[in-house]
Amino acid sequence: MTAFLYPQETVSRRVVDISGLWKFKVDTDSEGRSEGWKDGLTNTTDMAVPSSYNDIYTDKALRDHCGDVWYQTEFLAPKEWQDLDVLVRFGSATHRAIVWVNGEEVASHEGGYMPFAGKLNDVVKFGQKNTLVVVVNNELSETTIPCGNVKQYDDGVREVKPWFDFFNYSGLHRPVKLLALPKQRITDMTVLTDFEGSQGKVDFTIEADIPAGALLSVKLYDADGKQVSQGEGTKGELQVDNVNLWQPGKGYLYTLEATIEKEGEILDQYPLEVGIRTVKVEGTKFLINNEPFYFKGFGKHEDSDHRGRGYDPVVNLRDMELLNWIGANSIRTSHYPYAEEFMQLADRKGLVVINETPAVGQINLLPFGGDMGGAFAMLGSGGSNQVQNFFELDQVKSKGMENHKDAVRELIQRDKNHACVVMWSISNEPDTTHEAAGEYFGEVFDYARSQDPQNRPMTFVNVLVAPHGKCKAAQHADVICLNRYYGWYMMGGYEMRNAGKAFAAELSSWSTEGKPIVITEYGADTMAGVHKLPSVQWSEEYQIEYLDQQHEAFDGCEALVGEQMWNFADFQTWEGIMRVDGNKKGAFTRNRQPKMSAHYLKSRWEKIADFN
Ligand code: BDP
Repeated sequence: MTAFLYPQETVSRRVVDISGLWKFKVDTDSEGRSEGWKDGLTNTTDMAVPSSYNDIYTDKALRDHCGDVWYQTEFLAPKEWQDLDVLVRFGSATHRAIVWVNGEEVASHEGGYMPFAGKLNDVVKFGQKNTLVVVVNNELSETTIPCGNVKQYDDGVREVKPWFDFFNYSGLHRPVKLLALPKQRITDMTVLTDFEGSQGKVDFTIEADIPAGALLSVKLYDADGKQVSQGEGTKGELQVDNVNLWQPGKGYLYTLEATIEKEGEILDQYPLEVGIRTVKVEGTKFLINNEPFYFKGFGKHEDSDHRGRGYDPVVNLRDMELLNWIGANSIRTSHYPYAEEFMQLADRKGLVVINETPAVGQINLLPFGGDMGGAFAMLGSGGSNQVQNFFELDQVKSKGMENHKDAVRELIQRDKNHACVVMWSISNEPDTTHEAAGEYFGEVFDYARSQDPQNRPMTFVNVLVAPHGKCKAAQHADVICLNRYYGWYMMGGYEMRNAGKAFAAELSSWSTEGKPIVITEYGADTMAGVHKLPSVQWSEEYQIEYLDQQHEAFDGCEALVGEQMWNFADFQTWEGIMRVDGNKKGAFTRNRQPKMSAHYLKSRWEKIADFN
């Protein structure tokens, strides 16, 4: 089952985090499903939850394992929970999982970055220890989101080939929690916010199972805990005098508390943080609270040493601190939804977020066996005309589209109330060079628009082989988001001196669309500590000269409303001749220390106002 309300303890709700060291076993011979491993694992090792399982042990076969891995833990279900609904909730399992408790299946989920839950009442032993077993699988295909394939070698070993430039980290990446909730309860809350002058407005819709004779009421509190408004029923509008708006850099949050009460007794209560703000696109402007906003920041990854993609509040806080230090006001959750806890921090810090689905790798690499090197060569030699377009594949139009819509729907359901989310990105760098892509994206954009109660702008991120005039999907987007590497993948080295002009020419062509443009990626691989005069590619000097060229192009483009450098920090990728222990385009190292470019960006961004 889906479980989008974030677990919070209230007077009526209990939450127990059962993350920690769990038992773990790699299913090397793919026998676990037929051999009954769901009933309990033998010969296990330890695994940290949450974390990726890939980078903890020294065994390459584990790091690069393709297929199933199994986890097990024990938990106690307190007797006091007998009259409640008891659930187990996973923040995510990458890319799919099945969960059993005491040998009975309680949950399964496809898609590696969304929460899901299972109800345990029928299988759990109250007052006793219970066994929880999970199988997590990391295989990818052209119809999964994200895309990839599995390659089988002559020696029988299989390998996942991701069709994207980051390591295919897998495992239980986010906290696992037991929830004890009232059987009749609040199941969803949706807010829409607006303001006029100093008067704020919060529209609320609450889904709840309300017992006969009980009453649902809401109270809105300001950040100091003072009640500022109240209402009744499942739908309504709250007025807020002297509103404190949620703003970039100033994440002012109210709390909307919903309560189900009967004869003075609270049956259920759930508090939701609410930032009051508006977002809209007008002409070539991106308006937050009716003022033209300029995005400064990065595309990021959930990625750090040892943890892989595992949630870590230390890393998240450090990242927030560095973003603030450098003068960034925004990020894109490239290339998948981030942990809920990250989104909450972004709300609180006032960090503006372009929220991306896990749709990445929507380009046909089947003829290349998933070899990214082959794909780069293809792109370099005049684009993707030589192979069937990804969106012409029958299985992509059917199963792929269905999975993509599921990913869009779940992301919007999970994150719809976050003030920090100002735009949805429904795909990164799909191959949009063919008519089929136009039809495909027409349908997915329509679907996405039907899902967002706040009606936020919708975009996707355009790849360099689909420039203006060639891209068939940009017509559907509210904002043009471009990933461009003038001076790196093209016009690199000595020729980089002309990169700015070439970029500017492309920008002026996109400007004719009359839509705002955000550069969602531009960057140059840079080895921290490599210095060279005159500069060469990979040196810190080159990265800065490269940035100068890009910024020259940006500053001359009226329709351009933002720059997000690739990447915030160095990150791990697949191994290969293109990457030196990962992608090195970070302004910060993987350890979150600055390269020279970080100081350079800081001095630029401190001079550019959030609104202009
Ligand atoms: C873009 C991708 C991003 C890569 C980046 C790069 O969107 O995931 O890491 O290029 O090559 O194509 O550094």
